[in-house]
Amino acid sequence: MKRRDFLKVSSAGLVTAFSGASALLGWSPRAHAATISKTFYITDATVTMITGESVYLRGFSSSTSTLNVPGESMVVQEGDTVNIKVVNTLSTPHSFVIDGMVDSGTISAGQTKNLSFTAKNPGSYLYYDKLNAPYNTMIGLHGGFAVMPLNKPNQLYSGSPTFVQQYFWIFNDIDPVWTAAIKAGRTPSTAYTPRYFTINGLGARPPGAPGSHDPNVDGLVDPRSALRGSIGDRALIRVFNVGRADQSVHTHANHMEWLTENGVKRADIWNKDCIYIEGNMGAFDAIYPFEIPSDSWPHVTTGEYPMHLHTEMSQTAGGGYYMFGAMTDIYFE
Ligand SMILES: [Cu+2]
Repeated sequence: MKRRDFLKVSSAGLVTAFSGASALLGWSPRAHAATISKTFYITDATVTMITGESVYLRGFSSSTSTLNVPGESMVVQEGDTVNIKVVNTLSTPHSFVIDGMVDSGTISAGQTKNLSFTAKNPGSYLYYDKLNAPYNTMIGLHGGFAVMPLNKPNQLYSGSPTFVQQYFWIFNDIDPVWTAAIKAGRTPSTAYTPRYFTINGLGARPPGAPGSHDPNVDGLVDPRSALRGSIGDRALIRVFNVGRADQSVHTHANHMEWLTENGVKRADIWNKDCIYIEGNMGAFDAIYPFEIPSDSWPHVTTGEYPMHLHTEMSQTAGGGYYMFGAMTDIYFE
């Protein structure tokens, strides 16, 4: 059995099949525009959560035999030609949209569409399925897309504070009753009751829990989420919330430099330890500065600190399982 097949059927409780791609978002600045090509396969799977509950999800996946929730993040440069092939392996219609850049329209069951567009307006985006809104996005059909400004290899937008590494944090919450209804082709009719809370598709596995420290299932150490750096390794975080619930994102050890809110550049950059993010496609960009934690004594340069959300339910799974929700760790190395 290939590893990716194992990931898809594993009962270890994963929400997503982490594709084993780069930890940090790979980014090499170029003097000239390039052509970037990527294929996404719209797939589905029933995954077993930490509680043992089965949950149906769909995703923009990197192969026909995986389920990637979220889809693999992409980083391109302003002016690049982006060619995206979307293969819909399911029996339901879907779409692929990046606001302001591309809209596939309906991709019918079994259909393949080739999309081509020019990357513009540097910043952070989601690619997502806009059909049957908001259900198709919520059930997993979303991923991160970044446009780097031309000739500014370390800025979010021209003139922004600089960074040396970048991450996406995509938060979601999942109501298995709703995802089952969507699977059955119905519009959910029950009160939304989120049971699972994820960052980049994963909940946390606290020490001693099954899967703890396994980057494929533990959001605390997933290299897509966990911030790692030494003093000065300023990290840009591109944050989205595709779930229903509003959240407050709290980083420990350092405040964040808050650069944008819902795609709009902030007039003043505030240093904040907590940043509010709306449900249903809320977004912000911030830089985590990797400075000596101001309250530490002696002034340590290494250590491990949490990032967590401030609603109590978001830190749980299945209505219990405290500390199995949406959180990650920040490693000063
Ligand atoms: Cu806190």
